[in-house]
Amino acid sequence: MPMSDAEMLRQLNVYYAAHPPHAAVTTTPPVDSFLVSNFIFNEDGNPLTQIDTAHIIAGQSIRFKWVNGVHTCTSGSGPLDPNSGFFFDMPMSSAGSNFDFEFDTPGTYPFYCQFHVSSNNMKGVVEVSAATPTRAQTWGGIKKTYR
Ligand SMILES: [Cu+2]
Repeated sequence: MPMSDAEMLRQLNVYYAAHPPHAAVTTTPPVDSFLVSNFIFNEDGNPLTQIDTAHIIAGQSIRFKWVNGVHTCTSGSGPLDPNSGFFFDMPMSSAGSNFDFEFDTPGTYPFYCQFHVSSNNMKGVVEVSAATPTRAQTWGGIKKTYR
C-alpha cells in the first residue's frame, strides 16, 4: 500500500532532523530546472520520459522546483550509492523547498527521490560539460567582422 502524504511528511521530518538538509551556495542564476512532482523530476515537459537529463556547462546552476507531493532531491544514483547525498540532499514538500544548485565540475550527476526511487524510478541526471573554449567566442567575433 502506498504511503500517504502525511506519513511521508512525518518520515521526511524525522529523516531531516537526523540528516540536516544541505546544498551548496549558488552564485549563478539557474539556466534550467526540474519540476518535482508525483512521481517524476520533469525537465523536458514530457511526463512519459521518466528519467530526464539536463545539459549544462560547468559553473551553471539548476533549479529544483516543487510542484506537488512529498519528495527529496538527493544526489547519487540511489540509496546504495556510498556517496548518496554528498552534493545535495533536500526535502521537497512545499514551494518553500525550492533550491538551486551550481555544478562547478564537469561530470555526470545523478539524483533521486528517497521515497519514490524504488516504486517509481524517480530519478534525474545533470550532465555538466566543460566550459565553452574561448576559441569558439573568437570565431564568433571573426564571423561578425566579415558580415
Ligand atoms: Cu518522490
